[in-house]
Amino acid sequence: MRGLAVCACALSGCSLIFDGKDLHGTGGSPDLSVPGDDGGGGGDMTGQQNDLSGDGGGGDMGGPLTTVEFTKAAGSPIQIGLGPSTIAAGDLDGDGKIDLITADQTDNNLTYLYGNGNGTFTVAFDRPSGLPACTMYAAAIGHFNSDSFGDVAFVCTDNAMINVGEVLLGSSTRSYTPMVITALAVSQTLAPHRLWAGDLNDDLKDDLLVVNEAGNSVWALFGNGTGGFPTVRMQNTGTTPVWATAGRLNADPLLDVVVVNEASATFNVLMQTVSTTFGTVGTIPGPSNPEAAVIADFNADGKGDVAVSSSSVGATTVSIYTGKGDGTFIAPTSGIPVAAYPYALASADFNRDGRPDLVTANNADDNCSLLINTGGGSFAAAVQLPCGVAAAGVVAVDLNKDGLPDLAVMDRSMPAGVTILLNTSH
Ligand SMILES: [Ca+2]
Ligand SMILES: [Ca+2]
Ligand SMILES: [Ca+2]
Ligand SMILES: [Ca+2]
Repeated sequence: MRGLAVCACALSGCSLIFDGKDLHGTGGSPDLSVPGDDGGGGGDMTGQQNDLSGDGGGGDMGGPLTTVEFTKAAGSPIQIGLGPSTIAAGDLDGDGKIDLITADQTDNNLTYLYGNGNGTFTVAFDRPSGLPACTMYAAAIGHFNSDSFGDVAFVCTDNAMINVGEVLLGSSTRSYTPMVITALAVSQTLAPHRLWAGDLNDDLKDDLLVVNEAGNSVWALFGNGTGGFPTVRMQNTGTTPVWATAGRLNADPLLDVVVVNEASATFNVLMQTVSTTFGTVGTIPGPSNPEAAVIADFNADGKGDVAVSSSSVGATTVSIYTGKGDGTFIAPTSGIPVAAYPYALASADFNRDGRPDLVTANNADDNCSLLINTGGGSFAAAVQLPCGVAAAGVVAVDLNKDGLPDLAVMDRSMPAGVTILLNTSH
């Protein structure tokens, strides 16, 4: 802590209203099966929950599937705002159907995609009211107060490098109440690259991770359940951190954090030893040009492992670092080839065999690579899926409520879009 003040103040009279359309949520299941990782939150630090049981959200409605297959949903790609930086998933309006949000850096906008439950979406664009001119860097979906509606956190930075963080408290009417976070107005050069949302410290109140690429730091903001974040931890990282995610590297319920440092080709490991407190921070040599990471127990030994995507010339790979359960890892002897510039990474059990699989969104090859876990920490050769030009973000979550995780892939083509790939494995 550096004597930071965190303020969360409700702004009255500035709810965000979207244009019309289907404003009635049914107040059903408040949540998705995916607080947690990828970056998701968000996008893209939001994504898969890190589940050491390895069932990855694939449902328990049958045995393993032998043919892994994805089918593009009707209406895909769905047009979103320009220059999207992150994609995140969650049930914003509490209707039990997963929704998506993208942070659109060029448009300085948020695009809301409200799930219809079948892989199609009702789209709304919005620039949060009262926001000064700023650059929209990232957004994530979490539960920051106690109602059953998903909330949105985003970071937007103006030219004076004063960070504007904001939480938008959701409702069944798809309108939002802004809560301003001023915690990040600090003496650091700010270019917050990514947001992750989820419950870091097992108190059932969602928290945030903010990766500050320009400041070489990561911030953990612990939520109080009423939209505020009174406890803030800042940790210096390697050079050019571009991704953060959280999951269980050891057996305790406190999530640990992994930060990917692109320029220094390392990842930092922050073990949460006591609630809201990180112990000794490890620096693990990673692959060259690491881009993204997820935590999951790939070899089913009860200890969380880390998958890191990397994009170096001639060796575009995903590398699996086998966790020892204490914040240290067995490094792989080689990476698993994927396709060019795997900018984002997510994990879920796509074929319902109890093993967490992987998917990358490949920015240069305009596709996604599916890596199916064959057991013992090994993966079958990558299967390439068409998923949009200049793919730059991916979340794996069940969009049509059939128990199988689907894919939503954000791309940076012109115009930018989200491609929905429904999991039709059988
Ligand atoms: Ca919904
Ligand atoms: Ca929490
Ligand atoms: Ca493991
Ligand atoms: Ca599905």
